Amino acid sequence: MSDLTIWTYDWVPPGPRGFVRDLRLRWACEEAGIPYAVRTVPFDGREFNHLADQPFGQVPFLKEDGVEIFESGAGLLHLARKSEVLMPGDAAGAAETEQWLIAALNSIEMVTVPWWFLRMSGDADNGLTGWMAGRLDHMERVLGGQDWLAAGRFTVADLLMADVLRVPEVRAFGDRPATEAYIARITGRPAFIKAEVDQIAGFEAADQARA
Ligand SMILES: N[C@@H](CCC(=O)N[C@@H](CS)C(=O)NCC(=O)O)C(=O)O
Repeated sequence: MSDLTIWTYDWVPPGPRGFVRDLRLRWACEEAGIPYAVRTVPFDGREFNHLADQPFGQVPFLKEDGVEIFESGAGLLHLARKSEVLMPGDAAGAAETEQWLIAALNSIEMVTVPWWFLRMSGDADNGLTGWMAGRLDHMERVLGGQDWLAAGRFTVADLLMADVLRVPEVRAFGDRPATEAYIARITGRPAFIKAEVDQIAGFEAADQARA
């Protein structure tokens, strides 16, 4: 019997609720029917209080039977190796899934996160907008020709790409109907909805504890 535990913060302000990256791991477990528990580290003092688990003071991280993993992408790959629901067992399907999972992190989120931070600091039309729009346009072309990124069916690559793209501000400009349909289809999955509801409920319960 495994003791898979997903770690997140004990509380976050309302803004990021529903977007904290432990949701990726919860969602993958829900998709694959992998039992898991959620535990927390304090949000206050996060810069220092769990550096042995996550060297940047961030979340999520995951622990299971002596395996300890930080980085949501690494956690997703760990989970994907457990279930063909998340990643096909054949070499070609697995390679396709892994390449798109890395693309979500290293070709899309690598652009959207800096863009987001510049926007948050008051620079709405910042110098990264054209770069980001170009990447989103390429995704629109890909998604215009196929429903799923890898292996002709839902995989963990879609989970991660949809999670990166579902941030509304990132898609607030431009007209990309295939991308919109893709995100709606994937975030309509019961596993996503449960993960999102559970995360938000946890942070809301923590409001009362802090009050
Ligand atoms: N590359 C990391 C990013 C983790 C990350 O940005 N976590 C956010 C929550 S979603 C966080 O901990 N933010 C607080 C901080 O950076 O101090 C991953 O994918 O796990």
